[in-house]
Amino acid sequence: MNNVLLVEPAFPYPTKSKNQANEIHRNFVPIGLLKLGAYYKSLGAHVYLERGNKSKENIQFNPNLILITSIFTYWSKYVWSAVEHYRSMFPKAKIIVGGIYATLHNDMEYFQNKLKQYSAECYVGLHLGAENFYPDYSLLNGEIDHHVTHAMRGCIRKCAFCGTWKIEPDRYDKTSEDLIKELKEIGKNKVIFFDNNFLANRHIKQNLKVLASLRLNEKSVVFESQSGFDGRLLEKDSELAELLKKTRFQNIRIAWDNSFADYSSIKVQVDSLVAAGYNAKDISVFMIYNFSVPYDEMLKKLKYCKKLGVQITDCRFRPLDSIEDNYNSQKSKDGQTENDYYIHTKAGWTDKKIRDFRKSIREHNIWIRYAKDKGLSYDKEMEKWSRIHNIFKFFKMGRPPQLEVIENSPTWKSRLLMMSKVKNYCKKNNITTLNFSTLSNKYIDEELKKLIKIFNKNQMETEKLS
Ligand code: B12
Ligand code: SF4
Repeated sequence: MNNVLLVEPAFPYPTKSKNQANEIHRNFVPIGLLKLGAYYKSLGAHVYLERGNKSKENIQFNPNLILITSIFTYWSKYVWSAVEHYRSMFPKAKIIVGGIYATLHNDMEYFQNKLKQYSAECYVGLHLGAENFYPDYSLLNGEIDHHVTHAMRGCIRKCAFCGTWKIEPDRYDKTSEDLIKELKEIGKNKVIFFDNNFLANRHIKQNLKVLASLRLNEKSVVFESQSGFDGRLLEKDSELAELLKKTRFQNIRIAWDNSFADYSSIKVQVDSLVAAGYNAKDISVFMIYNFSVPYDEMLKKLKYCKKLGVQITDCRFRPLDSIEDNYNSQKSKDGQTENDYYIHTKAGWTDKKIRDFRKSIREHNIWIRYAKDKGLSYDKEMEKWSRIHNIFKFFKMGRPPQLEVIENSPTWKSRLLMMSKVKNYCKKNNITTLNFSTLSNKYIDEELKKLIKIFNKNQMETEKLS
């Protein structure tokens, strides 16, 4: 019988920092591995999942098969570090590397050499056996409050910067029957789709209509798509926007990848979402930059988003053949070069322009969130407010007190410091279940102190083991 070890390399998922424009990474789960786990269990294997390079004492059994996943190509070093680590720990086990990076780079010489070096194999593309299974969430430590799935594989387009056509060359569209069966069996009230192009599903309208009335655990279900919606499809058929709203899709994102000339289409898309009941300020636009649209034109696009009152999702281009990305947001003063990360000089992008554009996006988003409705303009002080707001949101504590109240209160200052510590730890460890909405301040302080003590202890133990 097989002992299967599933490995998610120690990917550097960022905890939210003041320089990040969005929070979407909190939703990450190694979905491919969870389905592979379910598949191997169905074959009678013992299956364990590890995140990062764990020591031998941490691993409770001797695997004869080690499955290592991969995602962004520029996170390749974490994959090879995992391969090296587990190869030296288990010299006799069969090691297979699969997932997105493996699929995109497997035919490159350096990749084949590395496989040889570690006596590992590569699996290309989707695993059709695993695709027949739902993710086995019991493999994760701790409860994940949402379900991650794909309603569709492949895409109807072939955009220049995108690798989807290579990763998922075949189209597969789930029907409403498939989805309802799956969601009922999983039984979670939040569902996140990892589809490339959610609206391009052949059964999209029927699916949305059926999902709209789905109730689980006597509650309605909320949905989200991690990738942006294909606005051209929204534009063609405004009923889609209405259906998304009825189906309780949250955190709506659309994509504006091409030139400024598309602005009237973007307006139609935003208008249809607003007419369907979404607030413009809750809509975000993925705008790929450091790519073919030059800086000045990107600024025009940003200005137009200002006019529409929508947010922007930070989306710096990294080529599909890149194997690392050492962009460091803290290095604004000294700057970085093309040796550190990819700069699309062909369209005139420079390190400075990239940093300036990111800064403009951040200030724009803060302005949309906190100032626009009050008729104020952006002010640096709002960054503090934005940080506090996000902390409160994380603990489900509603609106924070006025900034002046916090700044004049040592108690609030120390509470916020503790809250920030706990939030960062939780984000790193995918804990999203804290809810302080009904607690008194005194009780909150006690809880925070207790949690910090536990987290510090955990951290020390992990450091000792690794
Ligand atoms: C959802 C998604 C996101 C989400 C979350 C991703 C995540 N998991 O954290 C968000 C929105 C955050 C995101 C962000 C970005 N993304 Co993205 N994203 C995707 C998308 C659509 C799916 C990724 C995913 O997680 N799939 C789930 C996978 C891993 O699981 P699965 O498919 O079920 O796994 C199956 C197989 O892969 C296989 N398998 C997997 N592992 C293993 C292991 C073994 C051993 C075996 C046998 C099989 C196997 O079996 C499984 C079952 O069939 C892909 C496109 C795509 N089609 O893949 C782009 C994609 C990965 N993203 C991409 C990009 C460019 C980005 C951004 C850089 C965009 C930007 N400029 O801001 C950012 C990156 C931010 C950052 N931190 O660096 C690129 C990657 C390019 C690159 N150079 O690597 C992709 C490929 C899309 C594209 N444009 O080509 N993304
Ligand atoms: S629409 Fe999106 S998923 Fe499809 S090819 Fe273009 S960027 Fe890739």
